[in-house]
Amino acid sequence: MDYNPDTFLADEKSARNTRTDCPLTISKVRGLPESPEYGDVADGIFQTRLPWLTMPATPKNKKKKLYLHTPMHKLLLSVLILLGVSVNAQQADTLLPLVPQPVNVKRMAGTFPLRDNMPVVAPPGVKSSDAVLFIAFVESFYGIHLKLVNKHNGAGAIRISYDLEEDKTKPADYYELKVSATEIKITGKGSGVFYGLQTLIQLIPAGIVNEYNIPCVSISDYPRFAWRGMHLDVSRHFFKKEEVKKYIDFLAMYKLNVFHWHLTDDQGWRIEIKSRPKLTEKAAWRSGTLIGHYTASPQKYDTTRYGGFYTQDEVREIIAYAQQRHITVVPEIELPGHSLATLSAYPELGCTPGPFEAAKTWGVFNDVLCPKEETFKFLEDVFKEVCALFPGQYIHIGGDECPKDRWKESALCQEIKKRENLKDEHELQSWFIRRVEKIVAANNKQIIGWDEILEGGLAPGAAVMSWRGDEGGIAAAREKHNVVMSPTSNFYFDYYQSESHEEPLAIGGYLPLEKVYGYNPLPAALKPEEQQYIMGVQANLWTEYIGDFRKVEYMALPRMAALAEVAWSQQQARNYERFVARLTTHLLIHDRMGTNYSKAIFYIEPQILPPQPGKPGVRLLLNTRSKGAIIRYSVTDVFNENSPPLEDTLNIMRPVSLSAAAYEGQMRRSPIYRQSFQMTYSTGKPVTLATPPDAKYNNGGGFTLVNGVVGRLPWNGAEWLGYKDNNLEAVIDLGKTSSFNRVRVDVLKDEGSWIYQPKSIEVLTSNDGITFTSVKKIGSEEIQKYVRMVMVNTGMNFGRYVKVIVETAGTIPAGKPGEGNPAWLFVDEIFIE
Ligand code: TNX
Repeated sequence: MDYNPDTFLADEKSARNTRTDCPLTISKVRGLPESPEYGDVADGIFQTRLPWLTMPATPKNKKKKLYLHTPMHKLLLSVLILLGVSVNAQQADTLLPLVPQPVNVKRMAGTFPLRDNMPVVAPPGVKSSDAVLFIAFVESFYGIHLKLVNKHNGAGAIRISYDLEEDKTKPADYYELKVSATEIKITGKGSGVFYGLQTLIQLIPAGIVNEYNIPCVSISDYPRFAWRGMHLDVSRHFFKKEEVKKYIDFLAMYKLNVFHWHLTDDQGWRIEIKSRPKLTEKAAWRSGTLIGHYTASPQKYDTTRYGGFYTQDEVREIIAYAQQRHITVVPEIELPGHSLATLSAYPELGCTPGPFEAAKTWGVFNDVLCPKEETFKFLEDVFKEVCALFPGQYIHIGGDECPKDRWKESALCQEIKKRENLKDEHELQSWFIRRVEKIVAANNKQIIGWDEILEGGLAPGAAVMSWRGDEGGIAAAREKHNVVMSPTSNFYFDYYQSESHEEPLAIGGYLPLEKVYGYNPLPAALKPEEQQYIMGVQANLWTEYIGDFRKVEYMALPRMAALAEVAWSQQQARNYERFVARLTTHLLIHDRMGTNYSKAIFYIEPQILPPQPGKPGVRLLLNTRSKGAIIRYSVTDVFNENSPPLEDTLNIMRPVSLSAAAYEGQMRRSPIYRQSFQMTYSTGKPVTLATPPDAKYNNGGGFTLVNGVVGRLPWNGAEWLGYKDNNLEAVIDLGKTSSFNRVRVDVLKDEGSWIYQPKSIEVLTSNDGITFTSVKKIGSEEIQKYVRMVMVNTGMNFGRYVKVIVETAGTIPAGKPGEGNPAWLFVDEIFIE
């Protein structure tokens, strides 16, 4: 069959017209340039193939060249090249598959042919390491063999020099890359040359080619922020040395320069400390692990002994590996909370006698380090070895999520409070962190900690990693402390990245690529002179639900590419649609490398919209970025490649269960999007909110409450409106005076994530929308009877306007996760029946 996407679509359009009996109407399919293809579903994760070529799954593709095997393929290739060239001429920077986008890019006519045995000319000595890594990458993934030389006269060479090293007029880590038809020149300062080589790698065609011709360009480039970090939690799940190196390779590709290695937590201690051997004999192991999600009831566990650790030699090896890639490794030793594993080996460091066991489940635990002298002696021993191993300036000391229960009950803690004149346990935590800072400073390092270290006063030289939003970062910058922005809302890569039902299990939350991309690290709330304290950004990969490295790749990529652009590229150069256009071509490198990245950007993107004026129900718009694919759908039990194509918006006017997917011919190119729609009096009706939801969880505003769709579990954010400082107060206009006898409000309960059921729900009615009469109010005792959907039986009532007030739980009580903080209220739907 002819593969030309345009003729393919045209054919389908005529085929569509044969179906006239469907109850729902249809939408146009949007496509973006150059998308990889999909294969079959495996473990809920889609496998990609290069278009028209099956690549070996092994990361090292030693094949010398990728030949196109049929005349049809060759014809297609020439069409593609022609297309590519003509588009390049108009939109040069967009279609160069560079991520992150460089500061200045000029595309010029012509190409440089990259061929076997070409010389890479680099100065001798340590610096040649950049060239060596470049040569190895090209050999591994492109099968092209390049030669490292110190001298070469004549054309056809890649020339590397470091002569901008002393140029004070250029920003830190600046580089220039010039590709002409006869040679490639890279020069830079600091890590610039290495970054220039990463850019060069991204310019080598990664897809279907039989010759590796690099487009002629002139690029000058440098990073926006100095801290461009990625974190990896190796405690909840352990990753082998080789896997950690592979992770570091991804950072290097994206010009990220900090690897935050989360080495200790409740579930396992992962670094050898010679003076404290029990840490690796005992604390590195747990006797089982939670199966499935934390919120499942009853919880299930396996009984497999699980663990592992890195010896100091392995740690040195990883540090050196990262250093060659211009990456600093920042180790994290968690304290005083998240320390159950430590206590399992050294119970004498707790406030109670124990015994303690490394945790088998996730969350926050009450047993924490006690501020005893022997605890500080322990920390002296640990940091002495840790500081000697890691060459970077910063040591991460955790500091987050430390419940104060044990400290409140401990006579010793109360004595210290009195002696040191500390007002509460937060000040005691702050006192603890100050002592740790002194220990770390004695080893010539500085501490960085999670934003809780602000509570009770910051230690003098401490830097802050702001994770619970931007607020911690803002406060610390105002106090002239260095800050790394790492908010859950944009940088928690353990959250879901699509709304597909086939997404593998994740902790919860919803963080699609666009949201990562949209972050601006410099909050408007900060004055320019305060903004200078923002060192940069970091994304975190917590691994409670990430048991193997394939899933690490899946969760981290391509979100890491979006992070890189936030960290590196100039704010004014950032544009999501252009980023995605570059990314779709860039991802061919990962196909070549065998990376298991998420294909979420090619999935069906649903948009539920209010109905057309005067019409009931809601409208559904489905899109895909999968070029050449059409969307088919069904509202019956049968869904397959013969289901009708979708041309326009669907008007959903009755309860349906809908299935849809992107198809190219017979081949499904996306997971199946399944969605049930419920229809009640409130569905699709205008909603007015007294106060908007919290900006972090304003997922479509009031309309989301009546879009006919209930949020799913584990919750992924997209469907839920979040309130924290205000109650939810919604007025739904039913359009005419209507009778109803119950209101159902769907609320989420996930106390581990600080999301609590409401204190009360009240229903009021009105005929003019101004004066409301209360018809029913229920309190928490009644609400607690329901797991999710709370029923308010109002009895027969009439009214055109229905007001529903859902009261947040207020301050989280002691002994509960998040105690002392405002509880979140999450509501996704209000049904009036
Ligand atoms: C909060 S972020 C944590 C981690 C969890 C993570 C899960 C932080 C400082 N603490 O212990 O793994 O949430 O998203």
